[in-house]
Amino acid sequence: MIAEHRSGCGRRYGRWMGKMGLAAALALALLAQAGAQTEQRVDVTIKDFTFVTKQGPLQLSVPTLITIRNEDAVRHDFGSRVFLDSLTQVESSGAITYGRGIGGVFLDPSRDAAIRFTIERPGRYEFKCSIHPNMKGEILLMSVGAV
Ligand SMILES: [Cu+2]
Repeated sequence: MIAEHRSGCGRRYGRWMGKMGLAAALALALLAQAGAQTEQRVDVTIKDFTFVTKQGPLQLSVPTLITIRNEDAVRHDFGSRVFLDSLTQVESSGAITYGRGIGGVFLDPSRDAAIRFTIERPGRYEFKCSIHPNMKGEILLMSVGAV
């Protein structure tokens, strides 16, 4: 009798776990889909002491991923005051830094980095290389309130 009871419980438990697993998988799939739709991207390549920026229209309050690749044979920096007062995640050489007060990221030759943050305010989003002050660029926001 006891053995039978135990096996019955096990079956019910197994069925319950199966349902939860499916629900969790569905939730994860939906989250992944939402993430893919809402993250906006800016691709920056540094070549011949110039920032080459590829981007679509950027919206406020949407998570933004900036990828930067240094194709030069010298070290460069991608920095902006914009990152200083927003929560910013920097991924570079396998290390991740996260927080406020991050000014940017240094890139050795042939290295890449990723910066994630959310643009909260309209304005100019200029960036520069602190090593070579004549290297400048700008991330362009979609104009807000244009009729
Ligand atoms: Cu530079």
